[in-house]
Amino acid sequence: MKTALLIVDIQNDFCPGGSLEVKDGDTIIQSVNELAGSDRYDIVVATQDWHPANHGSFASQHGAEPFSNGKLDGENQIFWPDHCIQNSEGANFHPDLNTAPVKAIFRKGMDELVDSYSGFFDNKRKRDTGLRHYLSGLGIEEVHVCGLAADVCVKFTASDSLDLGFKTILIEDCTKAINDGDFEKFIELFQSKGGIVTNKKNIIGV
Ligand code: VGL
Ligand code: ZN
Repeated sequence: MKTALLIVDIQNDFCPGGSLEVKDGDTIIQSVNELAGSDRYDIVVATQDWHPANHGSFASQHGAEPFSNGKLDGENQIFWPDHCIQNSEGANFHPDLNTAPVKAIFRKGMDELVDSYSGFFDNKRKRDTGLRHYLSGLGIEEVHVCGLAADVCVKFTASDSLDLGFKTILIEDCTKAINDGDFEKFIELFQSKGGIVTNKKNIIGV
């Protein structure tokens, strides 16, 4: 089966020192580099959270506290600290990430009125990023997902991948969560829908 590795949002703002840091987020990067550099994959693709400075998911746009709950264009929304602003240092891939094997980058979160956690669709499923057709056009049938944050963008990306009919494998030791409890709950649901959860060693032997 032709297989893609999908590296989700390994950007400075999601790593220690970033505005929406995931605890120990940077500790997965060496393992992600090993996966991406292995000969297991037919293609390696990355996603990048890429917001305008006035994005509606930012607490600053609503005079709200970061991590509080509110509404964005009628939908429930967690208000985040400002993060991954287009062309900012925080939006760059972490410098330790080896981007040489990455053949395509899919950006998301550009529409200020809707958040976009998944690499495939925005949260209202109105717009498609093109990732699905890119993969299916290459004959990819299996997708392996890693990156940040496990309980937000990795979760939504893996879930959509499964719903779109790709055999989907979540590489648990190559992701880190903002909230571990949310991620654990998701893993149960993902497995019950046929998703596979494994570790890097089971894929590349080390
Ligand atoms: C993400 C929160 C807001 C992520 C993106 O990449 O997990 N989380 N935007
Ligand atoms: Zn975001």
